[in-house]
Order: sequence, then structure tokens, then C-alpha cells
Amino acid sequence: MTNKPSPTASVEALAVPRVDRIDLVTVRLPFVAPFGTSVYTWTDKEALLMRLESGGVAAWGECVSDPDPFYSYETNGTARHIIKDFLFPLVEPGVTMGELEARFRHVRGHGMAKATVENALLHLLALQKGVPLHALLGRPARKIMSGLSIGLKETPAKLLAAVEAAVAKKYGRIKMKIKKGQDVEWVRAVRERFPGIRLMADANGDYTLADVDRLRRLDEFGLMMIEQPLSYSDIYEHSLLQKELRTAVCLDESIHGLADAAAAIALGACRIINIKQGRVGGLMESLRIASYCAGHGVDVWSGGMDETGIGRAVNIHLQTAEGFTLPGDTSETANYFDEDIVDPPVVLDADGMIDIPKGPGLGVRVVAERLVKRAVSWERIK
Ligand code: OSB
Ligand code: MG
Repeated sequence: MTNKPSPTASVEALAVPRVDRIDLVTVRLPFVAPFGTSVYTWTDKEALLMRLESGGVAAWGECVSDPDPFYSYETNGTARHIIKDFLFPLVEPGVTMGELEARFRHVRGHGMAKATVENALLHLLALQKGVPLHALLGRPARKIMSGLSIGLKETPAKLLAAVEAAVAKKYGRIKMKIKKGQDVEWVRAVRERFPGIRLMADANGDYTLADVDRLRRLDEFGLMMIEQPLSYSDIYEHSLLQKELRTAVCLDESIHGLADAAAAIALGACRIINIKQGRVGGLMESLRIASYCAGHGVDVWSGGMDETGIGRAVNIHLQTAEGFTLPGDTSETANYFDEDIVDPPVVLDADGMIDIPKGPGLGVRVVAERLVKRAVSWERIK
């Protein structure tokens, strides 16, 4: 056993700030193009946002759930319910963030709802202290690797065009969605045209162990990994599959916290983990998982949920943490929205890297007119 310092001790010790006002705002932003996966095709982003106001300072958190339960059981509706009726009553100024997290554990699951509150509070604390979020997490600034997630396309030609545009921008790696019947030949087409790129595939749980022969055919393409090939709720069968594949398995949907990550690693169910801070219940649990993986030789990257600029900025700050060794699903704002609700948008530099937004807190500003334009509901809960 190593004696690693806790990656969250300083964050856990922070006191929950007093909050004067809390609003839940739902926004709907059209995507520039539909985003297709094996489970659903989304045409817009409907996000539940939490706005905290304290002493004239406003801080935001974004819930990564969708309006539907197709990626995760959590939805914007369940998150609103859990936040209003169960989490918000536990938020008491003066208790530590660690104590608040322990209180939240009384609520089983609902990590996305928990993360929304935790992230908004950490954002507020960073603003009050006048430091960037990554510094509040105890991490120095650094450039973040980029990565693009390309949805299912109607034709191989459209897929190749999307990959070509991403290669031109120097994305750190390219992920393509696959599903049963839209896999081997589509990956082959990309690989033949772009032999040298860092490429991976995400199945969003579309296969079963009965498909092992088909999945084994992906081994010849030198993929960095295959993400969540089997069921969204499985760990054990992935351990059987990983033994049959040369390609590394990466788990996304199955990992809801450190205990799942530890179980997956102990079973050999994956060699890589996708951390979505919302899915695992917030930034503190993300830091723990990343640190644990670093100590166990498991690579980690930050997933994305097509977030608005609020959640996207959180994911960028998180990637300064120890353990985030691979490019994540962090791509340019323009890949999703013509106009986001925050400024500045995420852009890649000439090397395909991403700068951390400058300034205290998230380093991005919610633009009031755009928020009003995109808001579909506004509820004051305090
Ligand atoms: O499986 O990683 C996934 C988007 C929505 C739901 C699930 C997933 C995704 C993505 C896109 O792959 C990530 C992003 O670009 O933010
Ligand atoms: Mg995924």
C-alpha cells in the first residue's frame, strides 16, 4: 500500500458558504447537428442549471443529465426533485464540504443531482476567494488535451468528413460512436483513410457477450480503447470480455463512484476509465477516482455530456488533476452550439490544446441576454 496524500483533504475542509438565493433554470440550446448514439439521437441540449447568489456574487452549476433516461436513469426531472426535496435541505452554511458530501450519501445514487450542488458551491467558494476553480482544487494551471466525440453518421462519407475536419484541427484523439451493425466496416473506413490518428470507439452498451467474435474483429484497427461495449450496468461481464480482447476496454456508464472503479480494476474489467464528474457525484469523487487509478496504473480521461459552457468549464478545470493522462471528450463549443450561454467559448490552439479559462471561478461568464433567450423555465427555490 502506498501512502498517497488524500487528493481531496483541502477541498473537504472548506466551509459551505452562506447562500442568499437559489434558482433552478432550465435552458434549451439547439445543437448545430443531431448527435447520434446507439441509445438515442439528441437534437438539442436541455440543461438544468443551478444559480447561487451570495453577497451579490453569482455562481453556477450545471446538471449533466438529459431530459430523458436513455444515457442514465437520472433526468432533469429527477435531478430537480432530488435537489429541491432532499439535497437542498442538507446544505447548511458552516459545515465542511466533506460533511456535506457525507450528508448527501444518505441519498442513494443521483450523482448528477449531487454534483450540481457540489459544483455550484465550489464555484461560489472559488469566486469568493478570487481563485480559479483548479486552484481551489489544489492544482496548477496547465493546458488541457482536446478530444472529439463524433456521433453516428448516416454514411461512411459523412463520418470520414467529420474525422477529416477533426484531424485538421489537431484534436488529441477522435472517438467515433458505434453500434451493432455499424461498427467493423465503419472503423475500417476511418482507419484506412487515417492510419496514424489516435482513434477509439464508444458503443454505449450496445453489445452482449454473445457478440465477442464481432468485437474481437475491432482488435486489428489499433484502437486506443473501446468504451462501454456491454451493458450500462455491468462490470463483471466486461472482465470476461477484456480477457478476450487485445483492445483496452474503457468503462463509462458502469462507474458511479470510487467503489465501482475499484471493483472494475480488481476484476480486470477495464484498463481505462472515463470519469464524468456528474455521473460520479461531483468533483471530489472525481479527484478520488483519478488518484486511485493513477496509483493502479489505470489511465483516466474526462468524459463529456454535451454540456453548455458552464459544465464544459468544470470539466476543463477538473482535467488539471493528477491521473487525467488521456485526452477526454472536451471539444470546441462550435462543435455543439452556434451560440452558447457563456463567454468565452472553448477553442483549440494551433497545437490542438485547450487553455483553462482565465480568472476566478470557472473563468467563464454567463451572458444574461443569451440565458434569457435560451431559458425555458426558471424556478426560485430560495
Ligand atoms: O457516452 O460519452 C458518452 C454524450 C452524451 C451522452 C453520452 C456520451 C456522450 C458523448 C459526447 O460521447 C461527449 C461530449 O462531446 O460532450
Ligand atoms: Mg461513453
